[in-house]
Amino acid sequence: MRRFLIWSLSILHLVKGEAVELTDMFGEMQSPSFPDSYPSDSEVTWNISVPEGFRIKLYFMHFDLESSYLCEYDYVRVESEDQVLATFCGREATDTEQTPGEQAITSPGSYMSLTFKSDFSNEERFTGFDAHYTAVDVDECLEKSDEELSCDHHCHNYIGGYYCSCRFGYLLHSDNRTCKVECSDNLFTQRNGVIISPDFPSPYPKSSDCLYRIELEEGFFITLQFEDNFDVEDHPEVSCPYDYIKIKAGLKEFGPFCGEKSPGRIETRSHSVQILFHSDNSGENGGWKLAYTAIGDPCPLVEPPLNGRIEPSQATYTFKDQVVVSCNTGYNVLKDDVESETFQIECMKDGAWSNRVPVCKMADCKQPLELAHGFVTFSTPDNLTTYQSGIQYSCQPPFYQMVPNITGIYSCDAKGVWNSAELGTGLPSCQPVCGKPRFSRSLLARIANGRYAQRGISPWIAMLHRNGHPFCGGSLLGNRWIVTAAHCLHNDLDPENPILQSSDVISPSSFTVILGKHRTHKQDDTEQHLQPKSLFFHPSYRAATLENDIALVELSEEATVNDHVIPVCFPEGPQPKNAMVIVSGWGKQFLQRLPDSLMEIEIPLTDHVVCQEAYARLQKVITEDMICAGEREGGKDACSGDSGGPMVTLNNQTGEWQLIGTVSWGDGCGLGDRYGVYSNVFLSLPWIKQVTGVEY
Ligand code: 4AZ
Repeated sequence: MRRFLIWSLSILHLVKGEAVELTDMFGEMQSPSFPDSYPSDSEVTWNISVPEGFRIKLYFMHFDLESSYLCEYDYVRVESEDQVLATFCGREATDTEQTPGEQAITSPGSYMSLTFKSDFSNEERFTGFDAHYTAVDVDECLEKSDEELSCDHHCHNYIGGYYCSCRFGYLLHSDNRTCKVECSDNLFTQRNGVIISPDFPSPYPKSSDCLYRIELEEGFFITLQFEDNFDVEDHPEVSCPYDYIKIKAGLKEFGPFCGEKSPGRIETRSHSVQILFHSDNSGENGGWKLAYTAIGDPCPLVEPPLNGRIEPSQATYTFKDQVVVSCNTGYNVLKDDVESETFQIECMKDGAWSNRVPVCKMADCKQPLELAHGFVTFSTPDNLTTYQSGIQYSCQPPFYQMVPNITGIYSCDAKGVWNSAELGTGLPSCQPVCGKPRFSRSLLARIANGRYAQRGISPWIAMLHRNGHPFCGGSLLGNRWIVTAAHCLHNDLDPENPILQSSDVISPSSFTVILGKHRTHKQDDTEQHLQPKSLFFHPSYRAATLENDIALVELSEEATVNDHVIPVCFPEGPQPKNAMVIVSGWGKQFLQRLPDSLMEIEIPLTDHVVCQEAYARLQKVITEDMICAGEREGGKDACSGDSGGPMVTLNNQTGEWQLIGTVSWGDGCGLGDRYGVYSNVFLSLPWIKQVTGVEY
């Protein structure tokens, strides 16, 4: 329907002087009265306009006009806005010199006019013309060679127009033609750097405003160095009207710069610089590259301290430069009375150092730590404690020895720490010497049986004393532990239900441990009274059967080890059958009397099976943790009051007395075919060592 309308509007028969406006995308124009001969003195103009982005293509299907020189009489003239594109006359059939023929005429723009004119006569009855026009698309992408109008990067043609787009990383400027870059936010905070125009050394983008900021700490002065390879669009007369670089540094401004001469070196004397780079919408210029450096005011030269050095070593130091002062081996940096390995100073913005160079002081290990029960001897004169001085720890002889068994030699190391090849910086410890009494048994005493012990013969024996009476024995381990019988440390239990409750346990404050004791009731010059602190029962102690009848008493203070107080050694292994052992105590003698002083017996160990059989007859069980000792015929035996006391044996190899058992129980005292029963210390050794921590 629309087509029809356009068609009907376009075919017009016109008369002289008329002007017809044509705005459709296509149309037909005919001479007046066509296909009859056109009238004389006729003039018609068709003004064709099509939308922007189109051109008008005109061609003739029929042409039959009077021919004349320069088409003076009748003609068809085709014009654009300001120029005549063609003038036609003549006959297509016979006189083709000035006829349009097959040729089509295209307008340079979106406007074209066609004028038909006939003079006063048309005698030969020329039939005129039939012309058509169509709007044709302009491929702006191909045709726009003018840099002002063509797309900067990519051009896309479409019917009736075109549009531009940009390469990756670029943005289309609001002129819809040039491609700019987003470059307004470049911050540099390093002391050195390189800044280039976008795409350098390729041409920089158009229509862009780039801002580069260098922001450094106050005290730095930034220097810019433009490379010689500099190319920014300029103008021969006007100063940088198109593209330019301007530099702001604090209150100072540099530039604008453009052209091909590099601005070279610019010393801004500022710590904050802004570089603005503007480009307009045309030009192809390579851009620029600059390197910047920042340096502060110099600080005075620093000398290394005596016996020390400074790093790095430079001819000059400027703001922010740091110098580490360190000392030769065996020396330490001393600053404000504090010693350290290194000390750092920094050149400040005012050109002064943050601190004075410290001195190097020889490493000093200071007075060595004291060793309990030991002492220190200096191996270097004047008791020097400085680098490479030597000391030796020793333990107080004859009662203490070093554990582990080392030389105890230390030297002062470069860090000012006492150091040994054996223990590093750790200290040895002095532990009491065990099992070596200061008095030995006389021959006389040896032959007696059930004899009084000589003073100091059993220096590990402890008397447990309560309410003015001795009630049990024990043995000293280390210098603050007593091993005794578990049954010594609790009250009698209910025979119906003999399970140990904590309420049955006697209080540590209710009894005293007396060491260095000899006489039963009278005071000895050598005795030491010590207060128990804690009690530890063997975890498998059973009061009903006296299995594992062994307990530990922790003393609240250390015992003083001397000629009369010396701990006993741990057993090294199970004892050989029939080995002779010595049992001592203040327990009852025959007739239920306590002896005047410490008694001892020397008896053989009893075969376990023999002992088991002896007690089986009384329905008593000898378990693995029990050791029996005594002579078959009886006589020498421990008795009431001896419980917890030591059963020892001499290790002939080491000359040390070892604790084999603790007095536990028996059927009566000294009866024949009965044996004294002792708790086996060797079997309890892991528990004892774990609780006491004693090591010799
Ligand atoms: C007691 O009552 C006790 N004959 C200790 C040992 C012996 C008997 C009794 C061994 O402490």
